[in-house]
Amino acid sequence: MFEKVLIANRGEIAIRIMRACKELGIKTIAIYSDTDESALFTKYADEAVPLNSSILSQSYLDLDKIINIAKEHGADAIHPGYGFLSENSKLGEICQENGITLIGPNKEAIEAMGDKITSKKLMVEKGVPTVPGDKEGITDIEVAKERAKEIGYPVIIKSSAGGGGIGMRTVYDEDELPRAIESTQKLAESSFGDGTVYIEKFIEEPRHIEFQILGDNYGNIIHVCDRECSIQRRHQKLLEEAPSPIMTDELRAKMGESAVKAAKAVNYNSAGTVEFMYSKGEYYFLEMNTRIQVEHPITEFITGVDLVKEQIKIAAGEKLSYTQDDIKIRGHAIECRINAEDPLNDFAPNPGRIVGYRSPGGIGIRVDSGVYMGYTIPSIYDSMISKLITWGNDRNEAIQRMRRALSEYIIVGVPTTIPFHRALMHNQNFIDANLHTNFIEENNLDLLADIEKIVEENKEKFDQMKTTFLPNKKVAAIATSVNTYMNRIREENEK
Ligand code: MV4
Repeated sequence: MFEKVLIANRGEIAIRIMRACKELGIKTIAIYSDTDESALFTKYADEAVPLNSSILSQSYLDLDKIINIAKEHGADAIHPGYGFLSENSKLGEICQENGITLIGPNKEAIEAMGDKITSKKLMVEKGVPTVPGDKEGITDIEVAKERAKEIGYPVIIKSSAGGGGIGMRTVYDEDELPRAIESTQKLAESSFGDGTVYIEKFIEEPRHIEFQILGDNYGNIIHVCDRECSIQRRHQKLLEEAPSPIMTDELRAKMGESAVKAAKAVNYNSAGTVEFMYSKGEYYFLEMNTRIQVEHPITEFITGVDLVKEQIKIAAGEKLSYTQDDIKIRGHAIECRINAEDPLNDFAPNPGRIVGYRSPGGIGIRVDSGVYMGYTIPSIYDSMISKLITWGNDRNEAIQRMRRALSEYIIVGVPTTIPFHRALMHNQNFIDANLHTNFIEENNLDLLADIEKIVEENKEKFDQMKTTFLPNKKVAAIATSVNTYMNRIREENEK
């Protein structure tokens, strides 16, 4: 087993990884940007090393700087978490050159799954269901028209290099096709430097269902069941649950087998996720994420498997501790992403100082967070404050427990998505599990009225707390100068 692991990430996931290390008796090294000097994860680590910058390319994305710190401080492995370098195949390469183990999959797997056309072709080859359509890039408009006719409208034009929903356009009839192809090509070229686009059947109102994968270095690959991630807004997930409310043992066996096939196609040897779209009894491979994901705790709650610990053990050369038959589901888990965003203002990010904080507790509750009272959420990173996860014997109990947890959760100083989640927990379509990827758009009006009511009800209580916790003038002045500094860094990063 490793003696010392460097965590090349920040916030809640850095702490999540360090917790697994601690249980395995591994020492931890945090690296931190100037902005993160007072962040909780730097205090949790055994050693914390400054990156001496807040520019992304000179901090969390600086491969050379990170490798040098790892060597200098005697790390024998690096965990990249999610985001940042987690799906950059160069990290594995540079680790190997320097005799350091990457806690992640082989680089060929990252590369094959990083390209949408390559991965889709591979899936067709291996018999994993994919959306009807082409695997080749479009080169001729007339040919594209013929193909669209065969596939049947509506179709969707996607960019091969794209991801997260960027560079896609739905086309409802032939007249729109040439312009849609052209604009998607242009967008793909300017966003990804690769204008390759392809054509697919457009699946209307699909559910997003994904399977957790674990694979080791000896060819053992299992799935650790499914998650339902349909509640999202502009490709940002807001809530996830496990298992999917529509899952049956039969469907799980079938989709799980496809997920394992997908992972086997790239000799997958870490924790990863195979994403599917599901509609009307059919499912289609979407992509594979070659990293540990934000929503992994709901899977941990219902299966008892510590996914990060398994991931570390696999990287250290151990065999999987589980066979497929060992994986059993108990109950239901829900995760609400608590962000510093204003749900009444189009979910605009509203980072700032947390002047009052108390997280919920009691049976069946887990809060993964990287904040504390008095902490200022930086504006240059994502606005996630925490992940609130509840477990229940069934979905209904998990929902009731989430209602309780949300009502206990106090965050003063920044607007949060808590009122949104409280409204969602009382939305009849959510309760009935009528979920699909357009859920938020379709239920928006309903939710907004409820969110407004909840915010209003809490206003007095929170205002009162604000006067208790409000920083004095000197602290406020410091906060202002920190904000000015962060705005500058953000502009720098956006270049
Ligand atoms: C689709 C689709 C409908 N039909 N493809 C969005 C992200 C990208 N990786 C794939 N996405 C979609 N592809 C076809 N042929 C609808 C989506 C989609 C979606 C998929 C999964 C999760 C959330 C989504 C939200 C909007 C659209």
